[in-house]
Amino acid sequence: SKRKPLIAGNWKMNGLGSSAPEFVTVIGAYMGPMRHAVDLMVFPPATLLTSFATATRGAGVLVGAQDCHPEPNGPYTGDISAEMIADAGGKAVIVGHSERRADHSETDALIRSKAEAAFRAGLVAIVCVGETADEREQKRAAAVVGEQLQGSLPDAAKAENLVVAYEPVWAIGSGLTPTIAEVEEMHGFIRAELAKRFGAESDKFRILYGGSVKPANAAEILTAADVDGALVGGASLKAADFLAIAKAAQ
Ligand code: G2H
Repeated sequence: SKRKPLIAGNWKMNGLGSSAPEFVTVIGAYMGPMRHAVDLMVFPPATLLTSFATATRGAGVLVGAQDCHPEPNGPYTGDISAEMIADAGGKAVIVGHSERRADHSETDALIRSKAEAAFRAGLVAIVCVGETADEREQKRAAAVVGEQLQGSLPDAAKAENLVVAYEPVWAIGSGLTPTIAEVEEMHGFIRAELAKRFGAESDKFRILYGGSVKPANAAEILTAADVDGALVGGASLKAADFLAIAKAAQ
């Protein structure tokens, strides 16, 4: 691909303080020779952001958070801002993951404001989109993803500060994956939507696939047209599996 692949590990609500050193040692040792070929990001829970950012310094691995609040600070109990993520050493943030869209009723407008907050703080925003099983069955997958892109992506998006992650909801943590033809069809559709909105810049945006990516299926998915990397959940928790996926992206 003409775009540098990005492999992003979303730890979700997993990981304790003891997780960081081992993970970072395994990943860091490998990143030296691989960093020119593939970008690696890890999104631990917010409690581990600082320790991961410290441990990965100089290792060629970037660290980010799984969500942020749109405001820089204020009376928002339990939330963290993009500025706080940057202050803790984070370089990126995932916004609009389907688990947040579903469990926290996040709307496209809210997700867009979170991505704008990420830009304001100098972070890369990984904006997630994807249809449910019902929506796919009703042949509405492209319409749903198109609407999510329209509503969630800020006008100020640039290839260096925005990554799109396509995660079909039915493929998340389920072991099910779409066929390569289905992946290529949706990634091609997303690229075309980006072209309508962002013109020539659209060619530079990275579009990740997410949903049950593991070492066994990574190579096939990562060589599909318009797939510029992966957002990896479960398989990112084990450093060896995460590395195997990163190697498949080279
Ligand atoms: C999709 C993905 C990571 P998993 O949520 O964002 O998780 O790889 O476990 O399906």
